This record gives sequence, C-alpha cells and structure tokens, in this order.
Amino acid sequence: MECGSCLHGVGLGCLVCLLILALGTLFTSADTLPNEASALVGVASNWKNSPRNWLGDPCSSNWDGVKCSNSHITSITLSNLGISGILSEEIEVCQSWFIWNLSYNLDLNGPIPHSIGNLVKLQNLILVGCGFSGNIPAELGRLSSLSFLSLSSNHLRGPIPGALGNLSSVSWLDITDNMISGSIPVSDGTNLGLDMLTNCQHFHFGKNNLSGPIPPSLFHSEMKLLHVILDNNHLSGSIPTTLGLVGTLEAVRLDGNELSGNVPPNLNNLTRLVDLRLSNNQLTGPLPNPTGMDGLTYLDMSNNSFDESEVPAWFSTSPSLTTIILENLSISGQIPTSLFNYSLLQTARLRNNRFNGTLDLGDQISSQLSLVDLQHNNIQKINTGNYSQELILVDNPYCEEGESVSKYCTIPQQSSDTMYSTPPPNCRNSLCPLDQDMDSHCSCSCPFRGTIYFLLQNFSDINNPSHYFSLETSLYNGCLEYQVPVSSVSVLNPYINNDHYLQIDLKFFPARKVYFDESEVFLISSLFNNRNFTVPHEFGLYSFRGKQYIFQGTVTGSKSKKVPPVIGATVGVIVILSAIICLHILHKKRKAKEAASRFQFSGLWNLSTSSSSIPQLTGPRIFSFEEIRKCTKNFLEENCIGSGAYGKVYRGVLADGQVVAVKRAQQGSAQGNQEFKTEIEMLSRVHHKNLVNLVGLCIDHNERIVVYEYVPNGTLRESLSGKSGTRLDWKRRLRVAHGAASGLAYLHELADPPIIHRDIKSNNILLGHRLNAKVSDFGLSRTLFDDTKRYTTTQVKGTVGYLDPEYYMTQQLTAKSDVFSFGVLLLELVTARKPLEEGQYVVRQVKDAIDKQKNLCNLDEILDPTIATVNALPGLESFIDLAMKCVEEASRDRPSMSEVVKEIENIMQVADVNSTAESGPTSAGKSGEDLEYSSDPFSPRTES
Ligand SMILES: *[C@@H]1O[C@H](CO)[C@@H](O)[C@H](O)[C@H]1NC(C)=O
Ligand SMILES: *[C@@H]1O[C@H](CO)[C@@H](O)[C@H](O)[C@H]1NC(C)=O
Ligand SMILES: *[C@@H]1O[C@H](CO)[C@@H](O)[C@H](O)[C@H]1NC(C)=O
Ligand SMILES: *[C@@H]1O[C@H](CO)[C@@H](O)[C@H](O)[C@H]1NC(C)=O
Ligand SMILES: CC(=O)N[C@H]1CO[C@H](CO)[C@@H](O)[C@@H]1O
Repeated sequence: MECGSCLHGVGLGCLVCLLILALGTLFTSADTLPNEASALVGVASNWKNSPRNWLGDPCSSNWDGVKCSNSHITSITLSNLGISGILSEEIEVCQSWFIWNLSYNLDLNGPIPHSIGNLVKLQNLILVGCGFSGNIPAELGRLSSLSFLSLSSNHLRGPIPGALGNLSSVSWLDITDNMISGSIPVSDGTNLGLDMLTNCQHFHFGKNNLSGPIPPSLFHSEMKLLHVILDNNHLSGSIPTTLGLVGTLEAVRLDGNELSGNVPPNLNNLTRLVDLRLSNNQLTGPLPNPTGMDGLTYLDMSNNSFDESEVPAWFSTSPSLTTIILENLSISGQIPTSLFNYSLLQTARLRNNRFNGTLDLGDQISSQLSLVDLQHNNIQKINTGNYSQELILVDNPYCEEGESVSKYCTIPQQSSDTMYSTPPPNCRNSLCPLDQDMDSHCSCSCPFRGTIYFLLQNFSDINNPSHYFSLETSLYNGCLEYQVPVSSVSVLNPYINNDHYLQIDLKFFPARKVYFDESEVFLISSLFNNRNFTVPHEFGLYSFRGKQYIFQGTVTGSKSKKVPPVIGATVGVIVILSAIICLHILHKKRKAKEAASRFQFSGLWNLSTSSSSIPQLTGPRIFSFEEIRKCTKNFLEENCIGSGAYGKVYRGVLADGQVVAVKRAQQGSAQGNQEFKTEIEMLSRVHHKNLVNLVGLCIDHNERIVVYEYVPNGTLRESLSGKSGTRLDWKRRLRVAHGAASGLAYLHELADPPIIHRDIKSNNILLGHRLNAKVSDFGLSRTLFDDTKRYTTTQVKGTVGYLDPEYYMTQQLTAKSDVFSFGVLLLELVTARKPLEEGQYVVRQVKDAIDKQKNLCNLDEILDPTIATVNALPGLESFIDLAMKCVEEASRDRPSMSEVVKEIENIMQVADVNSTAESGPTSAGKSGEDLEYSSDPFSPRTES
C-alpha cells in the first residue's frame, strides 16, 4: 500500500505532539543527563513507532523532535508518526521538560497519568486528538507554570476538576469535544474553581456533556476572557447576569444547550462582542436587544421561546452585522428596508416568523447580501430592487396570490456542487498514480490531508469562493513563512456541520517531491496547534485535525531510494515543535539534502508543451541566505541592476551556473511584505514565455528575497529612454507590444483564476535575450474569483499616468484596467515619452493632435524621433487606433487583451510586408526575429 492509506487515514488522524520547550534556545551536543535519557527511553518504550532516528543519545544524536539545553531534554515534537501505546507514569522523571504538546495520536490511549502533576515546569500541555480516556487528572492543578492546556478531541469523561482553578497563569483552557460531564466547578472557600482563572482568555468547553446551571460566580469583572464557548452541552438554568461583567468578551457561544429564563439585559455592556450565539435553547422573555454591541457581526438567537414581538428597532441600527439568524421566533411586522442597506450584511435567515406587509429591499442593497430566507412568514408584496441573489419566500401569502410561478416561491435545490473546492488546474494530463493527487502546478504528489474546524467565523455566505481563496493564500503564505516546502494548498467542501462549526478539508502538497517527510508533517501540524497560521480576518478560532500520513522515502532524482514505511498502518503520531525546533530540524535536513536538491532542481523543469515557451518551474526553490549571499558576491554594488522603493535588484550566478536576478526587499516595510507574498503567490501560479519566471525565494534572516530568471536587456523604459543602449526600431517595438500583450492576455484569460496585474508600465516590462518582452512585478496583482469579474478594492493602487480613471473613480478593478494601462504603454512605445512628462499627459496629447489625413497621423511632433525619421511607419495608424481604443474612458468600450493581441498581429503582418526594404536606423538588419541583442556569456539556460 503506497500512500493510498493517506487517502483513508484514520478517522481522527492521530497525532501525538510531545513538545517540551526549553527556556534556553541553545542546542548542545553534550550527552543527555542519564536520568532524563532513560526516562525518555522509558516513556517511548511504551510506544510503537517512535521516530526512526531515535537511536543513541537523545541530545547528542539530535533525535528528531527532541530539543536539549545544557544536557537537559527540554522539548519533544513528534507528528503523524503513527505512535501508539500509552503515556506511562514514568513521565514524572522528565522534570526538566517545560512543554508537552502531545496531539493527534488516536492510538495513544489509556488515561493521562497522574504523575503528570510532577512536571511542574510544564508551560504547555497539548494532548489533542488522541485516544486518551478516563478523567482529567486533578494533579494538573499542580502545574503552576502552565499557560496553555488543550485536551480537545479525546474520550475524556468525568467532571472538570476544580483543581484546575489553581492554574493561575493559564490563558487557554480547551477541553472541547470530549465526554466531560457534571457542572462547571467554581470556588467556595474550600474548593478551587474556574472562577479563579483571572488570566484565562479562553474557556473552550463545547461539545461535551456538561450539565447543571452556569454558576453565576464563574464570571466577574476581573476576568480577561475573550471567548466563552459552551455550545452543545446540556447546561440548564438561566444565563447569569455576571456574564455581562466580563467586558473583554469577544465571542459567546451558548447555543445547543437547555438554557431557559430571560437573557440578562446587561449583555449590552459587552461592547466588544463580535459573535453571539444563543440559538437552540429554551430562553424566554423579551427578544434580546444587541444595542451597544457596536462591533457585533454574527448574531444567532433562533429556536428559543422569546415573547412574541414586533420588529425591534435595532433592526435598523445594527450596521456591523454580516449575519442575522432569527428563525422560529414569532416576530411580526414589516422588516425595515434599512436592514438590507447595511453594507456588510451577507445573510438574513428569518424563516418561520410573522413578518408581514411588503418586503422592500430598497435600492441600496448590501453588495455582499447573498441569502434572504423568509420562508413561512406573512409577506404579501415584494420590491427586490436590483437584488439578484437568493431570496426564499415559500409559504408566504405572496406566493399564494398568483405569484406561485415566481422564482422566489420554490425552495432552491441545495446541490452539493455549490460547495467550493479549489479549482482543478488546467493540466494537459490529469492522470496521477492512484495514490496521488494533482497539485495546482500539474505535478502529482501525495498530499497531507486534514480538516480545519472554525468554531467562529464572521461571515455566513459560505458558498462565496473568495473566503476560501483567501484561506488558501494565507495557509500557503504561512507555509512559506515557516519554510514548509509546499507547492500548493487546496481547500475542499466547506460546510456547516451538525455542531454549527464551519468544517473545511485541506490538502497540502509537497513541493518538488512526491512525499513529505516526518519533520514537514510535524511542522504543518504544529503550526496549526500553535495557532501560528494567520487565517483571513473573517475566519476566527480554529482547530485542525491531520489525517494520518504514510511517509515514503523521498523520491530522489534517480528514484532509486525507496524507504519502507516506518509507520504502522493504523497509527499516527505528531509531535509539535516550537518554531525554533522546527526550523532547526528543517535546517538540518536541508543541509543534508543540499547536494540532492541541487540535483533535483534540474528535474524540476518539465518539458513544456510547445517548444517556443520556456520550461515550466513546478515550484519555487527555497534558498538559504548563505546561498543568496554567495551568488551575489555579498550583494556587491557592481552587481546591482536596479533599485526602487522596495529595495534593490542584483545579478547573481547560482552554483549551477544559472544567472538570476535577485530582488532583495528593504528591511522593515510592512507593505513590502504583502507585496512579496502576493508576488510569490502569483508567480508560482503562472508560467508563460512573456511573464518573468520565478526561480525561488529566500526568507531566512528576516529577509524577503525573490529570485527570478535573469532578463538581460533591462526594462522597456530604459530602452526607450536610450539609457540601456538597446535601440528599438519600429518592428521591434511591435514585437515588444505583442509579447507584453500576450503575457497580459494569458493572465486575464488563461490563468485560472484570472489575474489582474494592476501595475502595467514600461518599467515593469523586461526585455529578454531576443528582446522578447516579459511582464514583471506582480506585487500589486489581484486574482478575480467570482463571476462578476470585478474586484472591489479599498485602496486604489497602480502608477500615476497609467491608472485607469474608471478604476480610480469606482474602486472596481477589472481586467480592463490593465487594458487601459496597456494603451498608455502603446503610446509610450511610439512617443518614447513617459505618460506624464512636464505636465503633459500623453493620452491627451495624442488625442488632441491626431489627424489621420496627415502624414504620420499628424503626430510627428510627438513621435519618438528615432523611429519617426522614416517617412511611413507601416501600421502606425492602426497602432494608434488600437492604443486609443485601449484608453477609452468607459471600460466596456475597451477591447479585451486577446483582441489586442490579434490586432497587433494584424499590424505586424502589414509591417512585415512593407518592411522588407526597410532595415531601420538600427544596424541590426535581417529579420530581427533571431537577433541576439547581447551575447551575455552567462545567458540563462532557460533561454537556450
Ligand atoms: C496549587 O498550586 C500550588 C503551587 O502553586 C501547589 O503547591 C498546590 O498543591 C496546588 N493545589 C492543588 C489542589 O493542586
Ligand atoms: C451594565 O448594564 C447595567 C444594566 O443594564 C447598567 O446599570 C450598568 O451601568 C452597565 N455597566 C456598565 C459598565 O456599562
Ligand atoms: C402586520 O402585523 C402587525 C402586527 O401583527 C399589524 O399590526 C399590521 O397591521 C400588519 N400589517 C399588514 C400590512 O398586514
Ligand atoms: C508559533 O507561535 C508560538 C506562540 O505564539 C511561538 O512561540 C512560536 O515561536 C511560533 N512558531 C514558529 C514556528 O514561529
Ligand atoms: C498548541 C500549543 O500551545 N503549542 C505550544 C507548544 O509549545 C510551545 C512552546 O512554548 C508553545 O509556544 C506552543 O504554543
């Protein structure tokens, strides 16, 4: 069985995270203190499948996942290794350990040993997604340094020990998804209780069997709680008034319990609340009023027994809501139009009430609104304005009064294919070996799979792909940031599960190889467990469960080395490493593999489909800072080939002789960081001979360095200004225009999803060996996801002079904005002037002067003298026409980029016919087609 088993995995995926983190960060090569070594060996002797390099001395032999300081073992991290067995009482000897993160070991079972209470230095204890059973040991209360305790997703039973109230430094307390029962313990003079946890920010107790009332003394004004998550238990009684005293609260989930009585009115004091869910209880009294919660985005109070009520006034005064869910609540009256005008509203689920009169959505409907569900109400008339998304009015008088044919009067089919999944890449060959999947670069590999659960999220249009695209991007960027070699991340099947959590499957594809190795899978899991991945702002608290991954030997260039699976088929262990540990291990591994990876690098180039396009890079290469420094001769000033606000570009020669351009961002610009990420993300998705090719990147030492193919003839701007000495005759200018247009047409029409470059200008068009144009600098690029083909930006970006005025005014970015900039570029090609020069705007100048009856269209004053010396420039008139169409004021009047490409091809034909006699002022002669402009001895391989 190859990695096929990674497809099936074990339900929960078992991942043991055993992380013990030292205060010190030094690695030493000294031998481990004998008692600690034997304790670890003793602990591991109860396991099957400990890491395969656990031989010899833990510290001096650098055991995978083990970190030492001064001969003390201080940290252990093991992920998805398939460790099974128990945690023995012997762990008490490991007193030097500061942190244990033991997670996702489905088959690491049995009780949590009582002796764990002796590990008094422990700061983090993470036993997530394992098979632990029995009670939560009260001895945990002795771990006075503990700041992070997570026991979620095990089979733990029994009560929450009041002794946990002793954990005065704990900030994260998570027992979600177990079978914990009994009531929530509070202190009473003799016993400890959770009300004493004044430093705790997170009470995550959802999905258990907790019962009894929520004790009023649990909450008081000294608490610093951000999240109180008690959903899906059997809690009863009323919501304590004291909850309103915890002014720090941002999220409260009490849904899915048996709570009754009135909702205390002082919850309005919780002005920082973003997410409030009280649904599925038996709450009574007046409908709660969220006035005062000015940042509230998600409100769900459905399925309670509140008093009948008229439409409350706050419907018209809660502009921050994205989601309002009030189902089965006997609310009557006409819904105020203003509810639908809040610009953030996405979902209004209001079924089964008594809303009546006219449903008037008005004509300023929130552009985000995608669902209005008013089934089973008393609506008689509607005015839907320009609303085109889902509106459900089944079971309203409106539908009975002859309007039954209206599209709003049938329940829309919820087909599963509305579920998002990362679009499949457009590959020539979509067949992978049975055990593998295709990543977004058309390479087959065995992905690490898992499921992410969002306990909170502040949107409800869960079929809106933009959320998932940004999730993909942020996870991918997170991997880059932490040096996990992934080629792409896929997102599949988001849905709201039975616990009302948003659940999404993820796939991480290894870069440049078929299988991940252990440390990489540990690292991904640990980044989730440590919450290092930043998810887009609309997603909130998450938990992640990795599926078991069956490791294989890394497939090397020769494909000869096949390491047998070390992991039993049913077990997985993940040990989580702290950042430092993870990076260290990766670093070590990378060193060891350096020679091999060099070799593999040549194997990265796929034979491309047409001989004219350059080979495809299947994934960016990660460089160490050392390599970069070497290849640029320590950033020698002589090697600097460009500079700007972002930093400098250097020419460099890699160890294998490839010449590259190395762009090094200036330290400390936050904006640069975003652009760096965007550029990497975009460039690693596109491959075209007219787009600059990404070779790799370096993020060591806080650097942000992008390595591109070296494009020898500088920028188009430099050529036009005469600075580079590269002279461009008319025919060459046509070819440059054609190349740049083809690159852009590819971005707009073939890249999937489409990409808008947003910063087309002569400085960003590079000229290759044969003066072939290459579009570069994707730092401002944007991807278009939805069918509207628009992207609303909050901040207009681009370069003055090239900026589309329509985009500038509406903030709606479309592909036609690039077409505008391209039109300006065409004018620049014939005039050699910058678009804005001495207060003159080239578009206006040409418009004013143009007269087709006259020679050179009456533009001889403006045309670049180096080409205008010829009496007739064949095709000039069509060229100017095309440019003017591109800079039309209204974007709908501009051609698409593929139309532009075609038109330039027509012009080139005309030019060629007439050009036989004309060799132009340059000395180049011949057809120009195969002209080598420079004979750079370091010509990049990719060009040959
Ligand atoms: C509470 O913590 C202290 C150390 O801070 C410890 O001595 C004591 O035994 C703990 N109490 C319980 C009930 O765990
Ligand atoms: C909280 O609410 C109560 C009752 O609604 C009110 O009397 C009190 O002043 C509020 N406290 C604060 C701090 O706003
Ligand atoms: C809507 O319901 C309210 C309260 O039940 C009632 O007073 C009002 O007349 C109704 N309006 C219409 C148009 O039926
Ligand atoms: C992840 O986050 C934790 C806690 O914020 C931090 O201590 C750790 O260094 C981070 N890990 C990495 C790999 O940066
Ligand atoms: C999930 C979790 O808390 N992991 C912890 C593992 O240990 C390191 C070291 O302190 C922590 O930073 C992580 O937060």
